[in-house]
Amino acid sequence: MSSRISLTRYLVEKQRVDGHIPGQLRLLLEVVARACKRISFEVNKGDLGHVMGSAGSQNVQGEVQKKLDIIANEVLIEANEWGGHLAAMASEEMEGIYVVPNRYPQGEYLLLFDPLDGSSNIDVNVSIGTIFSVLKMPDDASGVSEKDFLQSGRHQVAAGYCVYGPQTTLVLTVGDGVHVFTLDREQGSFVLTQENLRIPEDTKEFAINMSNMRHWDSPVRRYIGECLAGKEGPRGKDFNMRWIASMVADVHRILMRGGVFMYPWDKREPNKPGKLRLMYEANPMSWLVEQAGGAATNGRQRILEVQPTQLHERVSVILGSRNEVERVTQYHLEAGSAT
Ligand code: P6P
Repeated sequence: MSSRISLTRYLVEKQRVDGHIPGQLRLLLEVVARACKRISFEVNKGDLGHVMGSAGSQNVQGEVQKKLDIIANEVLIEANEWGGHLAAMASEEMEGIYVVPNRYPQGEYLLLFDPLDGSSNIDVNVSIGTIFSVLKMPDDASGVSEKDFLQSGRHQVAAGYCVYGPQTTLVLTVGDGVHVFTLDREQGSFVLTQENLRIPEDTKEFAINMSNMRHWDSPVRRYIGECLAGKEGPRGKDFNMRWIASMVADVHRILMRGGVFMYPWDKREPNKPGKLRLMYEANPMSWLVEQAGGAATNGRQRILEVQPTQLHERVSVILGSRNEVERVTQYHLEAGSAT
């Protein structure tokens, strides 16, 4: 079997041959990948590792923290703070930003992450994952602060996730397509297994938490109602539903075979635009989806064009197969609904 290309070699060639990524960004991505490998080992221990269950604390989102949420957050902080490539980090698990301590060299990148997305699935052995996004410090910045993170998603220089499932798989973009690296546990390194993923423009599969149907806005009810009507309905074809309740796993399926994922605004919390976080869930996933030929909107505009005003702000998410996302977005525009 031909020897596969390692993540390290892929990144070195992106840096040296294509000149597509600077050395410091290559370093950052290698460190994040090593941190994900470490998290994977912790996750895979399950009950054998005494890391299951609740940590008995809440995060800034008011969600109960799992022990592995905290472990994953600490692994990412400790792996990245000394390398000299970062100015600061932001995490779903921390209220404020984490500025690289003075004892370490400061870099020009900002790393944002959800260290362990889908953690409600940890105790039932369902796939979970780490989501990350990389921004550059603004050129005119003097010292790093939270406002330096408040850049729209189109300014990302790298984005990806690592899904801890039957395989541990790192999915990455630096702006030239989406590529897949699978953890080879014998070598202990990520190797390139798929290049240039493409999401089919059409699909017969939708992902949404159906139990919230009575709370949705009319355009979402219209779209899902048409899917449920199947071939007898206006769409003239039957649809299938999948909902893993782990964004990383649901988005991974869509990158692999198409589909549409929706976590829309609903009237339970009318002042919140949605459940999912813009900076370290929706933005990285939206860039990956667009880089694979899909689309991602909040019902009204490209998610990558949403201008953040707060680090942990939320957003309504509709992403996946382009023709389906455009249909849902059109229904929103026809209804004139704000999301
Ligand atoms: P619900 C996980 O908690 C998460 O943030 C996403 O990974 C996932 O898509 C969503 O929430 C699941 O939400 O309401 O179905 O539990």
